[in-house]
Amino acid sequence: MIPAVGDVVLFRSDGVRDTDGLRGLIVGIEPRKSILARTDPSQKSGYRILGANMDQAILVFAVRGPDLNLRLLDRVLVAAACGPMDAVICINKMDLVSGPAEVEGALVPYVKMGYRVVLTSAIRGDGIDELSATIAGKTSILAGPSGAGKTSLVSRIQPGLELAISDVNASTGRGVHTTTHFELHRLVSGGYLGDTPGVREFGVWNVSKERLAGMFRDFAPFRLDCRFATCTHSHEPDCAVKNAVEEKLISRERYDSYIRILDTLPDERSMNNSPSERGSPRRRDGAGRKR
Ligand SMILES: Nc1nc2c(ncn2[C@@H]2O[C@H](COP(=O)(O)OP(=O)(O)O)[C@@H](O)[C@H]2O)c(=O)[nH]1
Ligand SMILES: [Mg+2]
Ligand SMILES: [Zn+2]
Repeated sequence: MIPAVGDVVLFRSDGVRDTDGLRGLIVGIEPRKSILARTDPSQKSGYRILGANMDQAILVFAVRGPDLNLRLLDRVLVAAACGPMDAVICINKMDLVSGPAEVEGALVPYVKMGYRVVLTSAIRGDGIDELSATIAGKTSILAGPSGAGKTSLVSRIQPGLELAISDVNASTGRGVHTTTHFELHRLVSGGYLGDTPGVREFGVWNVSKERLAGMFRDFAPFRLDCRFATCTHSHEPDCAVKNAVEEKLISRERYDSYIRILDTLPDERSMNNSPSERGSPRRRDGAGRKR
């Protein structure tokens, strides 16, 4: 097993100190209570762990620049539920729109599902206190598209945290922060905060077709009422989830996300037969979990 950020490891030292501290070898990894993972696009059936043992994922998306991609959010929400870990939705760059009304409509399904939504501006300072309170005393990982403002939020939450400065803009002379690897920062308010490089694509990993609906909280009140216990809510007749979409009790966009993700997933049987080492934490259904 390869260690991931957030792992609790057993470490054997030879007693030598170098510039990074005590030198030694990782000789074991404690069982993980959660992982945030996605498929690795460079490797068929491979995956990447963004962080282990996290209490919660803060999913950072910009209201614009890059455009708010809720279908990507839906994928990361599935990964967090699979983790299992809590998820908080952070919509950043609120200074670029006239007010919360511009985004609130699109977020209604998420608020209804019980997700905490924090509207922020790393530039102007909106929502930073609320975000800081949300992460205090917990181990959190920031995830979301590149350019959404994750690293800017980290430095706003706790000025002076180490940031990798990769480039300097020739016209302004100001540094551009680029996250080259994942670091876990210790917060003065207690807890840890991890920043991650942005993702353009986010493939759902280690979820079977059969389990996906359990990760869609908004399906929970309906999915046990389908005619077939094995209903995947796609092509089956008498599907309570599809009926709920027709009756506008489930948002059509969320349902579209579900179908798009479903198409990328293996079924339970082929997963069990798969030779790849999955090394995932214990499974838990994300359905109906309320914070
Ligand atoms: N207007 C505006 N720009 C922001 C905000 N937060 C970050 N940015 C800018 O967005 C760009 C990407 O920010 P960065 O923190 O590197 O995003 P990351 O890739 O998610 O870590 C930078 O040019 C930031 O200055 C914000 O709240 N408002
Ligand atoms: Mg960054
Ligand atoms: Zn169904």
